[in-house]
Amino acid sequence: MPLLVAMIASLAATGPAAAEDGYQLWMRYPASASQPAIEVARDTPMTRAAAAEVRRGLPTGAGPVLLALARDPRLQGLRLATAKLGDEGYSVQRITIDGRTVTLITGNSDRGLLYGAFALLRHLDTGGAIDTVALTAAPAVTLRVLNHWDNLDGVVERGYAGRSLWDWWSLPDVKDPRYTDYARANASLGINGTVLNNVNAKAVSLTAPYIAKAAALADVFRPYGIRVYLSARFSAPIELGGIKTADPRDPAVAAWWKAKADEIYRAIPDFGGFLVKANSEGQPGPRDYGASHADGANMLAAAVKPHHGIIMWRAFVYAETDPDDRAKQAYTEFKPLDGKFADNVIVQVKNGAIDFQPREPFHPLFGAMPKTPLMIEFQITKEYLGFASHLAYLGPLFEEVLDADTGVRRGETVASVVDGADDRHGISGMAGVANIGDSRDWSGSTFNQANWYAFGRLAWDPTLSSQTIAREWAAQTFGQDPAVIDAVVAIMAGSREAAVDYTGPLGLAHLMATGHHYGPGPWVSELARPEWNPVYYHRADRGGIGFDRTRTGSNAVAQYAPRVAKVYADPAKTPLEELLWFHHLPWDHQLSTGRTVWGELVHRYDRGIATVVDMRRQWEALKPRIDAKRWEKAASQLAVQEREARWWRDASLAYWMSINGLALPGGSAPPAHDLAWYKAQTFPYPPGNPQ
Ligand code: BDP
Repeated sequence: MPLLVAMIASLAATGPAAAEDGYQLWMRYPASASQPAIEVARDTPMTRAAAAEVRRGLPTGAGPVLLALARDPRLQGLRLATAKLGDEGYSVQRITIDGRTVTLITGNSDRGLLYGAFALLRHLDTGGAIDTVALTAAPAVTLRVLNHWDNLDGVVERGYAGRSLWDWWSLPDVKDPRYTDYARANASLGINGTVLNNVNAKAVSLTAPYIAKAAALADVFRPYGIRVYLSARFSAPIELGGIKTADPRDPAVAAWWKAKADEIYRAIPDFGGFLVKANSEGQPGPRDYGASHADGANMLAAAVKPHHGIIMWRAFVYAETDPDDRAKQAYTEFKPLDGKFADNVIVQVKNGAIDFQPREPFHPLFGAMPKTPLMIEFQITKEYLGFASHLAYLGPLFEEVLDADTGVRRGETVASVVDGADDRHGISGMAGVANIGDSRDWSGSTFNQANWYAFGRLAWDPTLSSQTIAREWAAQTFGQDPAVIDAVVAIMAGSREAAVDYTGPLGLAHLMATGHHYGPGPWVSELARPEWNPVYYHRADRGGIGFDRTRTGSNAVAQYAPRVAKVYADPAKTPLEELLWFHHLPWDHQLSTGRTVWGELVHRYDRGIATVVDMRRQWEALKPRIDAKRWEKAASQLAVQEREARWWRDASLAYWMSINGLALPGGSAPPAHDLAWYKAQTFPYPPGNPQ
């Protein structure tokens, strides 16, 4: 019988920080005057973390709270329906026990109690009442993981929020308290894994000193239910083991990885496993030896299998030796491998077939590999959506992809492929490339925190609407004044579409400048690999614009299920948002809007600017209702956004006009400079681009 440990208020309650600098994220708990009574029916590091959080966040008068497992003898008479909660779900409700009314947080595991504690606080912080609380939830996806593209020298690839949070130099001795706050924030969303190092991995992260550093982080994260994973460099047996090959079929290579896995598990008993970027953008992999991605993944899977580890194997591959449309290459390579992966491998597929663009049609692999669990990978950091400064709420982007109908089976969506339920996969997952760094507000701006938040919430429940998530986040971040919430949500709602409009409307993609990806570069054509050049993607010429991916072109449409392919094959049926992704059309082609392709492009660039101007106006109006520090920062970032949106629009239009020789439709302002001026802009040290 579990011992009933009463843990009544031992820590002092912590109130909100004096200055609102964004450090507290969405966990800006009210100061409580009195200590709530919290009882915990089990004393473990995780239940202690859960109780400490409730103690921190529970408003005055909201106690008492009991945290107890569903199997606790005290709860047996209550006949609670807890079977469906699984290993990680929770139920929070009011019960009467021993004649006393308490708020019960229960679940089948300590994790359930942890997530239930955060759910209760979210309920209260979004205006819910304690006396009617009734929350039940279980995650749809088993692996809810952040991918940090953090290098060991502290530079974060595509990171716009300062340097890496991990101070590799001072680890394992110094455990920055910030590591705990990072874990709390993730646990509040249900995120249960983190890959510490960049997918463009260095072998040194698998050496003993770095394993010890990773183990120190794992120790901090463990009470918050977060497992640590590492990106593995496929050639590590050569670099660290002195073996002549990394061929996955070589027994010496397999033995090296097995010994390495054993070594890691001795230091981190609950190590999650490896994430691998192989044969992509210069990274080594099994294809170097004529072996397949499945051979490589399965060899690593065997090494971690005895420890219950998993392999997340990325499908983000394209080769300079392959002349085929880049958008087709991952499907071509991976689809034939369906059913060939070990059961502890999950294939990690980016949301779209190219690369985290502001808008891409969903990746055709979703629905095409029913015998393989597929983990979706989103990019939370805004490499292609304005870095840290642009306000672009990604909830609608995530939602649009998750809700996409694959056309394979009736009712099948990307979300239902990802949750793996229909195919009874043992593992399922969602990965987000983190937007977290050591900047005081973690993500470089208050609104970027919403993207971390939205990813976590959708990884838990992919059916949530981006609007609901935005409301929740806004209430926790800016307070419960409905007028503020409405205005903040209105600003967020159209912001991603605005970024699409001013960077690449109508399905255009990959138009940014070289390397750092800061700002426009649609004219770039001289890079070594054809598919690195924007001209490869937009194919603009005097006759028209867009990439023909129908039968007369690359026929990428054929990678989709027939029902979806039929839509994408026909320019009249393809949604305007994806039009030039699939079709090369004359500039004067008439669209359903009554405008030509050229007229519509210009209209959308202008619409993007107008939306940003409107977002600024709305934020301006919120000034009296938002704390000064956070308001000022967002206001200055919105000013940057407007300037850069105009730059994107003007540079792009100047370039398109140099190709099509057309005039701007009446009423549309000419670009501020000539094309030569835009081409001459250089930016030697922008963030996120390791030198
Ligand atoms: C691209 C990034 C690059 C990453 C790559 C990846 O520009 O920095 O290494 O994706 O996902 O979008 O591996």
